[in-house]
Amino acid sequence: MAGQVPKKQMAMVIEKSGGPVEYKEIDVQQPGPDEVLVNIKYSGVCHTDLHALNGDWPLPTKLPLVGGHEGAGVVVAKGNLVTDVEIGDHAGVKWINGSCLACDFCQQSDEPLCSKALLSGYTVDGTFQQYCIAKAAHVARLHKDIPLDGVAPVLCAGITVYKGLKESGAKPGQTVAIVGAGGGLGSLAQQYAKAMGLRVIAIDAGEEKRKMSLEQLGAYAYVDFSTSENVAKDVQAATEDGLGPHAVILVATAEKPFQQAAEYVRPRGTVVFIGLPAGAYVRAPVFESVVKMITIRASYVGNRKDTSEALDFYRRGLIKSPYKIIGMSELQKVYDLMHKGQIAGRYVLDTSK
Ligand code: 8ID
Ligand code: ZN
Ligand code: ZN
Repeated sequence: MAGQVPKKQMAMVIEKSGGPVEYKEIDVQQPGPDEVLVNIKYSGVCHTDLHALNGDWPLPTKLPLVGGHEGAGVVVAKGNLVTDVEIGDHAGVKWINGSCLACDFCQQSDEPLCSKALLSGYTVDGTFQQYCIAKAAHVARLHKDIPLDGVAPVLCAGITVYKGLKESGAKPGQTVAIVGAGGGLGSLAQQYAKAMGLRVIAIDAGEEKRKMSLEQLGAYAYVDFSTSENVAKDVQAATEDGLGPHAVILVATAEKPFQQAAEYVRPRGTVVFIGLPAGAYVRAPVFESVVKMITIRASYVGNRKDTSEALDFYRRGLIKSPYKIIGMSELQKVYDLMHKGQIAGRYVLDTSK
């Protein structure tokens, strides 16, 4: 069942690990029986896409690879087993492109942990193309009143930080430090945290991110890690009683802040790893961790329910992803800025350019 679907399309393709990423014409794939074909209008660029390009992680990508996993668009074709998504529906292609739906983890809605999970823009082609395939069971359902450009960053960054905040166990009124607060995940984490009734300390570098955090995203304090002489002290001092934040959400792409968090989190507090810096390890002092009874945990994207909840926050106007739109063919420029840590918020690609 297909509407008007062209045979060829434009895409950003990596032939080998390390790049380059090239703008070229490729075939449009046909959806399998349980899949949909989504005409991607906009796709966010996540730092994960840069990790994939650079081969930063122990898991190899498919090659050649079309990256991207924050794609928002319109369903244009579907397989004959798909009954609950219609052609013309708006849908989001996210990191979890598909999963087996039958294993122990899928049974308990932990589909990111499925060993057979398909990963958009990593183990299967993703959203830096005009037509992208995903399993119908896993595409995000987007109400038609949601703008496709604005919602794109929610499809990875939003879902991931919303889930991470839930995993932190932080309760309304408590304080959470967002580390990497001015980046894509961080800028959404600040807003989700605020919407969830939490008080936010933003940690990142530079005046642009300071201004954005304090004036737009809802943080009440900002610690600049590039100028601070003692980040741990400054974060603790930013809490009312000086005892540190109840939770720390780590969305930075460097190892050092992962080493620091256990030092300044509040006794009984929780440190949540989300960022995935290449080759990073964490050491935490055993003595202080024990006598402070801290929890260190990690969080990985979100399941389908987290997805619909995170989207609902967006639809209700609680989240305004700070983003800039650029033509898809200019993806390399985005990677260059991202590599230098110079993106405040997110870049969203327009797949028509
Ligand atoms: O499911 C997951 N766990 C998941 C999902 C999506 C993304 C994990 N990620 C990972 C990505 O792969 C990446 O490693 O989260 C990380 C952040 O992705 P992003 O938000 O897309 O990256 P970004 O926009 O480049 O932001 C990173 C920010 O970290 C800051 C930078 O200045 C930048 O704003 N930062 C760095 I580098 N070092 C810092 C430090 N010491 C720091 N901020 C505070 N302290
Ligand atoms: Zn992502
Ligand atoms: Zn499974």
